Amino acid sequence: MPAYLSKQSSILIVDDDINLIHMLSQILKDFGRILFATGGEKALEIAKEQKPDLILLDVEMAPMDGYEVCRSLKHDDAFGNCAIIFMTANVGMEVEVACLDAGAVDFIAKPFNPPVVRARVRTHLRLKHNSAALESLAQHDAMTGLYNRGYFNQAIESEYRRLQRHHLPLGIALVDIDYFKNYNDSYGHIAGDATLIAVAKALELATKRPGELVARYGGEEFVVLLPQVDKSILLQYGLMLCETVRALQIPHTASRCSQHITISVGLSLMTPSQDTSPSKLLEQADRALYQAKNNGRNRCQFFAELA
Ligand code: GH3
Ligand code: MG
Repeated sequence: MPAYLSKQSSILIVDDDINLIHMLSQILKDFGRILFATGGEKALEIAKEQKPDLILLDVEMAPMDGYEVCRSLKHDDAFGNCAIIFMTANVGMEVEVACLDAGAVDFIAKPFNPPVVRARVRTHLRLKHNSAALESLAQHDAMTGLYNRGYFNQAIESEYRRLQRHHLPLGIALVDIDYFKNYNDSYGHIAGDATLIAVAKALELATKRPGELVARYGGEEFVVLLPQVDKSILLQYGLMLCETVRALQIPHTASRCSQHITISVGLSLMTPSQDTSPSKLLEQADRALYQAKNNGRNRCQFFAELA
């Protein structure tokens, strides 16, 4: 069975007629988990909590009709990017256009023809699954599986704005493998790739707090976003990353600072404001990293410590 028709999919049915919900649940039960709501407010609540893949939404409901529910769902990212199919007995071109304009992907006329309902739901679950897979590919680095630089750039922008609103600090760690060119020259590119993957995995496992995000920033460079940290937590984290990579004990006889693979880490921290920017935070981490390299590598350096 394809993944989009497994129990991983969830479908929310919204209609003020409980008999109709029951009938649709029977028709669609083998397509995934079925959720239901008999009104707009409840539908929004469930959509926010459960982020269903697909919503079958009745147009004619009171006090909140289907159009209003649809617009609320489409205007807030917190609902996830769910597909919406409208259902109505009031068929006609104008209603159909209004449904699609409100942000629905499709339209089903009542009374239902079960094979048609199943065919449309199957199609939209497949499209939803495919677009989610494409989105994930676009956000990740194929080799290490970490988030890529493009995704990181978006994440730091939105996290910066969020923390600015709450007057809370944002830290970052820029991580670079030491003497990695020498490693490739000595052990070959295939071993180099395997080592990059091992370091990426170790960084990811070492980064556990909610909201923290590890990305591959460039060739052998990684970056970690660390919301709501203070200087001592950030320093502890930097030291722990260095230790975690050392503990992998990947032999590197061509390194000039150790017998094993090591990293250098640049740390920077600021409370976001209008006077500064995410690129400033990155620039500071880069300068700290440069200092860590100059001071002998295999260490972390905090930006504020620089004279
Ligand atoms: P430093 O300690 O100053 O960071 O020295 P370095 O040799 O690590 O830095 P440099 O920037 O001179 O070289 C980085 C090397 O990383 C060169 C490049 O071939 C290698 N590299 C970048 N991306 C990949 C990759 O995807 N796979 C492999 N195997 N190597 C990569
Ligand atoms: Mg390097």
